[in-house]
Amino acid sequence: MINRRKFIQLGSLATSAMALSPIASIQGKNRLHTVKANQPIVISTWDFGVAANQAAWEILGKGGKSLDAVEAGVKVPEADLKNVTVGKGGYPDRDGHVTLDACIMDSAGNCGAVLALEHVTHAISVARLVMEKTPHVMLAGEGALQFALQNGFEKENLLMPESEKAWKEWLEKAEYKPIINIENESFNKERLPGNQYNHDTIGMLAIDADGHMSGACTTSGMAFKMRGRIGDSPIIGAGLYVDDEVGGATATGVGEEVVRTVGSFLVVELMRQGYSPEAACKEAVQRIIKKKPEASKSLQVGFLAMNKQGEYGAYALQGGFTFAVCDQQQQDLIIKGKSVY
Ligand code: SD4
Repeated sequence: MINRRKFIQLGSLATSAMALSPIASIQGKNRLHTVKANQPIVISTWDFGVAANQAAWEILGKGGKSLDAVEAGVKVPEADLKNVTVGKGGYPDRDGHVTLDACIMDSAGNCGAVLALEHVTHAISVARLVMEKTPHVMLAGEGALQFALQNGFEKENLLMPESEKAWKEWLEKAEYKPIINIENESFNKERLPGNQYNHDTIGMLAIDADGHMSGACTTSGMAFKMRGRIGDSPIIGAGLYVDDEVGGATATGVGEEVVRTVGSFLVVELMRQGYSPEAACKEAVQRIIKKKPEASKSLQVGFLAMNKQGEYGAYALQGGFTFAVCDQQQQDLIIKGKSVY
C-alpha cells in the first residue's frame, strides 16, 4: 500500500515544478489548459479502483502521460488474484476458459482492443500494442494471443484453482443469473461460491498535467458466459470512449445493454451538448430503461464520466455502484454513484 502523505508531497512537488515548465506556459495561451495543467486526476469504477488509481497516480503525480497512467492503473486489478472479474483469476466462460476483453483510448483518438484473449494477464497492455503497432483497432481470440506472444508476452494459465472450483460448482445447475453488485461487496473478502457469480469491470479515465485525457477498460466479462461472448468492455464507444475536446466515459455492468445503446459514446456526446458528467450518465441509463422498462429493473449498468475540466460523475441502474477518485487532494476517495432503482 502506498504511503499517503509521502505520495501527496511527491505529487505537489511534481506539479509545482510543472507549472513553470515550457509545456505549461505554451498551453498557458489557453486559460482552461492552464488550470488543467496543475490538476491531474484519475477516476475508476468500483472500490477496487482505489488501488488502481494509486498506481495511475504514481505516473500522473510525476507529470507522466495519461495513457501510461491508465495502463499502469488497470494492470493492478488484472494481476490481483482476489479479483474474480478482471484479468488473472477471473471467472471462466461456461466451458472453463478465462477470456479477457480490454480496450484503451488516448487523447488523439487512437485506440486498441483485444477480445476474448486467453492466457495473458495484462490484456490492457496487449490492447495498447494493437493500438501502437498495428494498423487495426481490434484483435480477437487466437489472433490476439498470437500477436501477444509475438510481442513478448508469456503464455500463462489464467484459471486459478478457486475460479475452477467456482465454475465446477456453477456447472451443477448451470443457471445464468447475475447478482447485482455482488462482486463489489465480496471484493477483498471471501471468494464467491460457484452459484453466486457476476460480472464486473474496471474502467478508468485520467487527465494528465498537460490536460490530456486517456481511458482504459478491462474485464474477464460475465462469469460463465457462453464461449465466444463479447461484452461492451472492449468495444470503443460502448465500454469506453474518450474525446479530448469534451471528456470521457466508461461503463460497467451487463454489457449487452451498453452495446445496444453505445453507452459511453452517448455519454460523451451528451457532455458535448452541455450535460454535466452525472446528468449525461443518468440520461444514458434512462435510454436503457426506455428500451427495456421491465428487464432494466433487475440488471445493473453503471456509467462513469469526466469532462475536460476534471468534473466527474456517475449514474447506475441499481444502487451499490461505486467509483474511486484520486487527485492532488484525495488519494483514496470512494464515491457512491447515484442510481435509478
Ligand atoms: C461485460 N461489462 O462483459 C462487462 C462486465 C462487467 O461490471 O462489467 N461488468 O459485459
